[in-house]
Amino acid sequence: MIVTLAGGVGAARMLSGLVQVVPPAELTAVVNVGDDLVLHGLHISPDLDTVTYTLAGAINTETGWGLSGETWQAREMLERYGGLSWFGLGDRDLGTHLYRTQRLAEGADLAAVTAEIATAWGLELSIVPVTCDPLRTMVTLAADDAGPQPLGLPAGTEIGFQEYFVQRHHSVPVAAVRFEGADTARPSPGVLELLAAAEAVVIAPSNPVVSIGPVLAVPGVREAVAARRPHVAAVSPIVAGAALKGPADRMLTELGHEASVVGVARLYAEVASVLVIDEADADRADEVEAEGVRCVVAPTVMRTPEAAATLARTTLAAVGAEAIS
Ligand code: FO1
Repeated sequence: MIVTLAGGVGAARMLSGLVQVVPPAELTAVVNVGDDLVLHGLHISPDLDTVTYTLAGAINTETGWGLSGETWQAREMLERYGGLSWFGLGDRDLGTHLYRTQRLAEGADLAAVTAEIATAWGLELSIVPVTCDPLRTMVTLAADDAGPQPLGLPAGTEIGFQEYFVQRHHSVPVAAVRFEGADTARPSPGVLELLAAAEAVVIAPSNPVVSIGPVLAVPGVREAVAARRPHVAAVSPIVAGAALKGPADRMLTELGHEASVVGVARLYAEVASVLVIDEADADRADEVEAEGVRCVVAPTVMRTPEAAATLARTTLAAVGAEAIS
């Protein structure tokens, strides 16, 4: 079994490479749920859905989230009523949230519902929320936030991840990140056992702080990954000092880390023995290795399915795991 620790878009692309080179039944994605939120009474799990929709070939490729062929009539109605519409829920996507919410209300856990949704999309890999318990990424503002009015907030205010990421377009500096519920969250059934038995663990090129951070914060998970360190490879989400998508670079700097492959190596040195970095950062390979992490230089920007498959093969080979094609 190959286990991938996953956030949203970057992880979904990495997984789309892995499914080409590993039998999907031999692949498990352990996914961040710190971005989850309840809106309109609906349980929304953005990273679980991004991974599911991407692997199903149903993702909106322009945004990297939500479904292709989406319509927005429900959102237009919310706007008409002056309801909450800053978090865009398309009409098709709403069906997923309705189903998930209903099944949770019936007593199913998030892992079971996620598996049902993945099966309904015809997926053979296992997609598992890192925990079925509530886990919420909270962000403390480092500066006064003027807008969107009337939502101006003073520095020091703590807000939910999506209020930072979507409502404020991740444009506000961040002073701290906290994972609410992490102390008491239990890993989803089987996660620790899978990590213990995995042939390799791949840390996808997701934001180390707010995507992989919540996964490792679930009690037992960091220890379980660290115990397999020789078999753990991470792929840097930072290329030439910048995040390919999202605020990872700014966030790393704001939180006192270095927004570079060296900063990523420092963050993962305890849990990963290998860091795959992009060719654009080849000149920093020695500094990565000085952090105690073996450095593999490869093209990491997954512009095509072939590029994603090649990166998957390279990453697995780096920790001695075999790809089948
Ligand atoms: N991202 C946005 O930038 N704007 C949105 O309105 C938005 C809605 C949305 C709805 C469902 C979903 O699964 C994801 C959605 N995202 C949206 C993406 C999401 O906020 C982020 O991709 C992740 O949470 C970060 O990994």
